[in-house]
Amino acid sequence: GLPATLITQASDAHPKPQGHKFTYGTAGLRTKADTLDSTCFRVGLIGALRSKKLGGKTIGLMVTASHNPVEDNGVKMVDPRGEMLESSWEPFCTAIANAETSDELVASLEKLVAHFKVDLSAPASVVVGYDTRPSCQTLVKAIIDGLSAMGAQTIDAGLKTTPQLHYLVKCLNTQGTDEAYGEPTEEGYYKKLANAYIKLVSGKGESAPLTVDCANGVGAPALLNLTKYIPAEHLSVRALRTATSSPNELNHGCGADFVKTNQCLPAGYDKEDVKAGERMCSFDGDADRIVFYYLKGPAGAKESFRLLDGDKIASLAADYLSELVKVAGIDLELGCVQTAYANGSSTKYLKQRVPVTCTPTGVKHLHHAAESYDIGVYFEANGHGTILFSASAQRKIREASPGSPAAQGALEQLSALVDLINQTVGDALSDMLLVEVILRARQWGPEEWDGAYEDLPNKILKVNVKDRFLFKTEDAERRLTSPAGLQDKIDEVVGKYKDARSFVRPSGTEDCVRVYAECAIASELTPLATSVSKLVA
Ligand code: NG1
Ligand code: ZN
Repeated sequence: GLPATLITQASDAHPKPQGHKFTYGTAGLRTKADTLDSTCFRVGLIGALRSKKLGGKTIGLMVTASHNPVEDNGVKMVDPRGEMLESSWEPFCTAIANAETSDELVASLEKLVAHFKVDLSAPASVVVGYDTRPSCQTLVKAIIDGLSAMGAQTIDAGLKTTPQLHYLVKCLNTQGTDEAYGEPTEEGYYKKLANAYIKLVSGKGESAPLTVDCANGVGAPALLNLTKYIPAEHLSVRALRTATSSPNELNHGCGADFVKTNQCLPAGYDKEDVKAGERMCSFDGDADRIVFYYLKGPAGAKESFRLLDGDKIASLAADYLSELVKVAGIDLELGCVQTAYANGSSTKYLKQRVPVTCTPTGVKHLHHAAESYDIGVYFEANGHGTILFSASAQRKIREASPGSPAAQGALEQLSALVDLINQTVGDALSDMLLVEVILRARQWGPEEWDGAYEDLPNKILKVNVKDRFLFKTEDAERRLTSPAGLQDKIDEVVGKYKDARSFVRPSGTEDCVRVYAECAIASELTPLATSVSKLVA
């Protein structure tokens, strides 16, 4: 059975805040950092059990609250192939996190063990990573206490971006097999990306510097490290917002979420000497999201801010990869996966070119849907996404015999792209390099990229409600089934505006309901969004 005495003793040192309710949501368990000690300890216990269930395969635990403020923190579990925790475990995680006493905790763990038939005599191995938040230190200690109580082998990976942790997990589990993903070290990660990138851009000329907003988070040291492996002629970056030793600056007025939500430059960029036409991008706090942007218009005159978000990255990548596949002369189906937050213009653009599917919010859904294509391009509008190459696609790319020098070139590029793209999860560093590769190959600046389609004016509002769990959705979250009658009212409002779309769903990471609205005429956007919000509040 479970080492109940050890667990109880250790648990008494990590008491649960009375009455506090935790939920394993879209991004694992996430809330105010000062309430998370017991939860992290318990996630350590669960992590060990998850690994035992999988016969001792290494699983990952990442401590981060991504784009959220520095006072928040969270922990998410990573499965052996580098993917999010299998969703059937989520309700058990929630129940275990909410057990009020040590005895209830042991009972809830026993339920999990019985339900999933976990062999407690199996070994357990868990790798732990964390971002730059000051609260990470004690939370990681709590996790390690949980792992020790279960006798799990623990690898403390230290400061990592979320995608680096996913990479490590996959490498550790594939080492020495046919599917070996890479060297299971941070250095191995940089080398894999850098080598693929250098192959892809060699001989394509130099390019103007890229300004990168690192959100004052872990992306800053990671970017600095990455650039050590890439000669400056191939990648020249100007790294801004790199103040990781000033915790309050994390995601503060900067970062991918700030830029996407406010549709403007990071705060203070007016003093950073940015020029019209210059490529810029922002990471989020754990460097798994990226958005690009630039200023359009004559320098000095009134320039307009133009966002190149996850949808634009997906379109750029889908077009480029489709072309490569065609030139390579291989038969592979490329498809795109989006969520309801994708701009209507991007969906229209993509649907004219490739199959497109829509899933609920949260990368686990997108990732899963993307696996049904040979090449699955998935991006959330907020810049979280990646591209998956199925095993058979990778084999075809490796084994094809090219019919022409052009086909051979395309195959070589595809095979380098397989290595460049972090196929475990969205990765700001990897996605940044991918965009650089495509722009270089096309000899494009941001304006040419931006030319694919024009975004419909759009916004997302947060509405505070008494109980967000009363809001239930269907059709990939595009429609409400509850509260009764509300969807009809929304439809009625939306019907009054040109090319409008609006939907309402409960957030999986914050205590609020989100209202999305888009429509053809910019001046109608605020009236549309506020009318729908009023129906919800
Ligand atoms: P919620 O809070 O469920 O809307 C947010 C993002 C998701 C996803 C998760 C995880 C939006 C509208 N929602 O989810 O896309 O990234 O956080 O980080 O951007
Ligand atoms: Zn993130």
